[in-house]
Amino acid sequence: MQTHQFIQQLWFDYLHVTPQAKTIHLAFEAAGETLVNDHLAFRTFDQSPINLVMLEQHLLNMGYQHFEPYYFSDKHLNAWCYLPPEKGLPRIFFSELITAQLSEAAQQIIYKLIQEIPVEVVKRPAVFWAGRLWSMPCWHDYQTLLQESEYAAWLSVMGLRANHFTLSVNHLTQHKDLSAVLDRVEGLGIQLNQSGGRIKGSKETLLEQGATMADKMLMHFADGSEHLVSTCYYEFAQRHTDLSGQIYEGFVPASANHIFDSTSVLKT
Ligand code: OOG
Ligand code: NI
Repeated sequence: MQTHQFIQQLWFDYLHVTPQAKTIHLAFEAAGETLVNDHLAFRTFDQSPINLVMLEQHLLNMGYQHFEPYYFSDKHLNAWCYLPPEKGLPRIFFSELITAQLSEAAQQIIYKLIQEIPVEVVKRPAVFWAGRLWSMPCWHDYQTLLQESEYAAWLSVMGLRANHFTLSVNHLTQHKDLSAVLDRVEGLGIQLNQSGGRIKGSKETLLEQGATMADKMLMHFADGSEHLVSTCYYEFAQRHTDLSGQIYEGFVPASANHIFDSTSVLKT
């Protein structure tokens, strides 16, 4: 599959569950900007047919390259950054839940879900926008996951898909910096992720990031109850150059840790 087409399909799926993305795009286009994606991100369960090693094969086939691994101990996650085969295509941030680090109860819930994944499904690149490959959990199980891992709870209802796209602030011409971008987004009435401050990172860390709080959608749980859950969010990134004049390509774990909170249903 052509990489541009791959990204386009991910974007269409993301728009379906993230109405704010359309609002943001239209607003920046109306302000005279051409939008370029800095990166997009996926979440998945390890020890499953859709674990990181299985899935990344598609990315490597498209010419994506491993750049850097990251570990988030308090969130029980491993992640990798992949660099695109050509300029203009987004980087990819891909994380995976370390299920064995959760309680026995949470592990059992996850194990039940991943057992339903059709093993064939991982063979096609379309797996990346397949969404939930298992039946909806019951509200009680969702709550059990939520108490230990907001990431696990989110993944149990949203499944595999691009969980955010990220606007490259470097490519904008009408907004001078990330702060100006975030002002415009707030002006649209969209709530920002304040975890760790409105701007995460600094010129010194070579990457400044901001994000919205995810949209909310009413979902029917397996027990028949209905609840609002977080879907996907939008991110904004401004990259700086290091002393040798090279633009910073990676991510900043301390900032990423706060960006994950964009799908939190507990904090605002
Ligand atoms: C990824 C959060 C981290 C970044 O740019 O640092 C991130 C996620 O929410 O799955 O996107
Ligand atoms: Ni991101």
